[in-house]
Amino acid sequence: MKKAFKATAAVALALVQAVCLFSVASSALVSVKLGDLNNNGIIEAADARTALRIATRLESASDYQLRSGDLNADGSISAAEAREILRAATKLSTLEKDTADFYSVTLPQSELFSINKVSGTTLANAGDSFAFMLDIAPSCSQSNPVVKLNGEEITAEDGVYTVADIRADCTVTVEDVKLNTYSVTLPRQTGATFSPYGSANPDFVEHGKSFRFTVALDAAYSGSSLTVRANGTKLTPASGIYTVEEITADTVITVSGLKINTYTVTLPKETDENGIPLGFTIVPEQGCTSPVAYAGSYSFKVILADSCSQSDITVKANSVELTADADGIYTIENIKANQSVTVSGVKANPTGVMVLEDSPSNKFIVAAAAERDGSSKANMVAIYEERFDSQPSDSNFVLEFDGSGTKSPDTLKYVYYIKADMTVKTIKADSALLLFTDTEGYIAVKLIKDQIMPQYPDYFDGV
Ligand SMILES: [Ca+2]
Ligand SMILES: [Ca+2]
Repeated sequence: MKKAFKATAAVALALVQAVCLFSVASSALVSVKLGDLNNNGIIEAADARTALRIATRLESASDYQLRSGDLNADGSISAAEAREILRAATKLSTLEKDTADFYSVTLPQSELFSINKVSGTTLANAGDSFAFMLDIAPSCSQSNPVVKLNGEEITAEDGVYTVADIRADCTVTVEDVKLNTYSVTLPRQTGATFSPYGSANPDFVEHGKSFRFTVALDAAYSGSSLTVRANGTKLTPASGIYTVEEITADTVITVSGLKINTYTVTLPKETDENGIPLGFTIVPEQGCTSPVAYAGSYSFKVILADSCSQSDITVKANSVELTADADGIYTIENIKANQSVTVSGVKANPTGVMVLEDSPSNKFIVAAAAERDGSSKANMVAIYEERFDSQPSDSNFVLEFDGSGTKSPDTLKYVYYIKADMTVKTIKADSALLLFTDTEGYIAVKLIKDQIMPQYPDYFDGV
């Protein structure tokens, strides 16, 4: 690829002046040994062979080879000259002239650019011109090269630099050719911070170098699974470090997959395993759905069933107790983990009060005594419910103890279970535990001993 340089009429004029304006050197610095095309000091068959290949255009000649093989100085190597060199190599004859002298044009060498000859030769006769183009490597395309002849800047016309009217050795130099630098643009996106790794500078990455960077996820985005690309090519991090290899262009890093964390809110079941309602329902506030975004909140009401309306409930989220606001709304704030809501303390409202009475005229004692021969009202205690709604209750018991005078779970002999319609069921207390067929009786006796009697510790013994 040729690189064009700005050229104007003024430049063209400058070119004419930018020649080797030196006095003719008293002696040329380069003396070419004629016939010695490979410049090893000896004329040999190999030199003749090369000359012939150049003469027959099988090979192109370097400036030195051309000068060395052109015995008659007419500007080209002929087959006749190749033969003459062979004769000299085989000592059949000697060359007319041993050497020829030229002015040298010394050219710079670099991997970053090349000098391509347009016309002339770097081994010049007095008054010759040498023209060349400068090709900058793609890796240096951003450079603004300065071409100098013996330290003085020269300019090109249509991309061609000309060293005219050569009358002394001269040197071409090229300055300010350097590797391109590129920028790496890191994403700026909510949820992640991209940082150059170590001392990497994203604004100046030299051609062919790599660039490394890291990504730190914000806490709210910590669950994201990122896909990171450099100019569309997916990058895979190694030990958390992303590397863009061998950068040869400005590079844009993109990221996808950034997602704010979400957490589930699990509400308690409103029925037991048999489908029986547990006495409450949870009603989420408008707009409250699970999952909840990081640091979000979730509000709900707990509606108690009418039958449980007097319950003193405890509401927790992950064992942290929540307090309802004035409107009865519970809110889990600043959610950063999955939440499990529990409601405890829901129980059926009491339907009445339990009363203990041991008067022999109590109607339950009377009914119980009538039920069993040999019973004694004096050893009986009635515990029965007086309902708030004044309706007869099914929760009526008469306890009959032995005649020892002590009333304790151990001296309990019979439990009479009396329903609202005053029907009596007699349960033998001391054998109840053995009567597995009499489940209802077993439960009734256990209830009396374990739960009802202990409510009257001043009255009963051993509770
Ligand atoms: Ca030789
Ligand atoms: Ca010739």
